[in-house]
Amino acid sequence: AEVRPRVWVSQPLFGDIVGRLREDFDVVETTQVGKHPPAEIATALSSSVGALVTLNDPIGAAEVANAPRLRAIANVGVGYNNLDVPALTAAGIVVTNTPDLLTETTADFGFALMMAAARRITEAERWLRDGQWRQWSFETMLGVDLHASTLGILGMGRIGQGIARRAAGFGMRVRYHNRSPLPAEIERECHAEYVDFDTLLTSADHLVLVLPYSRAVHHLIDAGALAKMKPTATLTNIARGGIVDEDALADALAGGRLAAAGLDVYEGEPAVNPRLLALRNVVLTPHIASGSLATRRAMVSLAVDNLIAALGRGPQAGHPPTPVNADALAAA
Ligand code: 8YV
Repeated sequence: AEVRPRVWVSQPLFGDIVGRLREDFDVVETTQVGKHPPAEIATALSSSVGALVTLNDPIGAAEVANAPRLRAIANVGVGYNNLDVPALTAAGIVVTNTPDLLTETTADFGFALMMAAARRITEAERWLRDGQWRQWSFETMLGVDLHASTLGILGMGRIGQGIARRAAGFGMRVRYHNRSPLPAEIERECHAEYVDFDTLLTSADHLVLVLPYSRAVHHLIDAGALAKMKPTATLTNIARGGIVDEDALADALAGGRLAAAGLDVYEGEPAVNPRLLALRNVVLTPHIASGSLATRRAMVSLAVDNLIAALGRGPQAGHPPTPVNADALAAA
């Protein structure tokens, strides 16, 4: 019988979509949801030519050291900080991600999380469900406004721009900080103004984090940065947990130095800092910003297209739609 090259699917993902891989490959699907020990990842990769992975799967030099046939890793997600791209590039492994198709879904959620934090929606619901609403009062669950406020966006990529476009409809003034300012025409389109990092911190009524994670931005939002923010401000994080010093954030929220926070991502996720869990003025969601059914299906579908193409099969053979390391692709 024909021996077909093996691909590893690191966790159960929409079976009808992943099934497309079976036309060309022997698919080994992990049935266990969640994180795998590094040795288990290394073993799975050792017999594979390709892998479909998620943010649950950290992969670097050690995990691919015994994977001589491995040629491509397709990450389901736009962020790929789980992958050591320089090490994988050096090993000749093509890496792909899933940008663009999750932009609007993720911007929707970022906006919703910011609104929930500002208007205390989940806190108010818990209070009501707890039976504490005994009479209507003028001073129940007062929040902070979005309209006519200043929105600060840290990281003005595709998702940041999506949030900026939404903010215009809410009558918010939009400021952003980025590695470099956007072209003037995009700024005009987003009604957004470039400011330096400190100005963003001091002037934002609502600060949203949408920047990619790298070691350079680890704990960028620390006690010092939080101290510069208005005590009436909110902070929303839909990027990566490691950007925020969670203990400093808990201090600020508990001490009345920040009004509220909305968090979809955590430094040690799925573990959540117990100090955050104990606070009322923080909305906590389980990393679901890209999680509409349609978008999650589209992400898996793009990742499958990328993997098939990067492994030299299918109509786009050799040309995966969204490569991360074009240099590895050129060398392949
Ligand atoms: C994904 C994300 O759910 O795209 C990203 O960067 O964080 C989420 O959209 C996650 O990456 C799945 O692996």
